[in-house]
Amino acid sequence: MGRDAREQFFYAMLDAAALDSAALLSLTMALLDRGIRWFQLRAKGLSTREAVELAQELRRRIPRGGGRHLLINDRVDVALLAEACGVHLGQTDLPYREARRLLGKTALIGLSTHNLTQATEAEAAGADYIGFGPIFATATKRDTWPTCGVEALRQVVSRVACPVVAIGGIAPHNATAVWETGVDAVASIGAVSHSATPTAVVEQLLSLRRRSDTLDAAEATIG
Ligand code: TZP
Ligand code: MG
Repeated sequence: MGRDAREQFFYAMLDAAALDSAALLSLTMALLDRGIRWFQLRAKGLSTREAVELAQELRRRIPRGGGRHLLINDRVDVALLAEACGVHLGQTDLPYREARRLLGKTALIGLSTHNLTQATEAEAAGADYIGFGPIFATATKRDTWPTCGVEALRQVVSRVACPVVAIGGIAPHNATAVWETGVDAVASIGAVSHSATPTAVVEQLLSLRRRSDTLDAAEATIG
């Protein structure tokens, strides 16, 4: 994930607990049309067989190339079978080095982190990017760590060189403060998946980023 391409600023979470398969696939197509290029399948409630089938369906819709990436949450086996680009792993999932052994050098591995220590450790381990959160309270993930807040996010962004994706309770009403930390991308499940107009929510999130850039530039000019 680079720090310059506009399309990379939204990291799409495809959560099978929030959407049925048909809705999840149709959201994917709409986001692809919009130019979104980072997708993560989160299939916690599905059986292994269902997860593999859904991952393969997604993979057909998100072919490699053109900067598109499909990652699989938790499951290295599902990622391998679907020929996904990589995995996203939490603090109690397979350790980074073991996942790397299974997936090889070119796979992408993102790591979830919840405080500065975990973030610097994840970077040192070799993570291609880190997820950081929950930034705000979330109803989506019940077993999560305490909320981190935007100040902790700002600290992480200033201390790690790898890309940082903010997650947890992020929606248009609070996204400006998130963008102002300089974070590379935001991810959102509830605000997007539970909306009747999910791509409009993504547009809003991205336009708030552009707005926060404009305000920064104006502030720098005014001094
Ligand atoms: N990791 C930290 S919070 C979270 C995950 C997967 C859930 C994010 O969902 P929402 O609905 O955007 O708060
Ligand atoms: Mg996990």
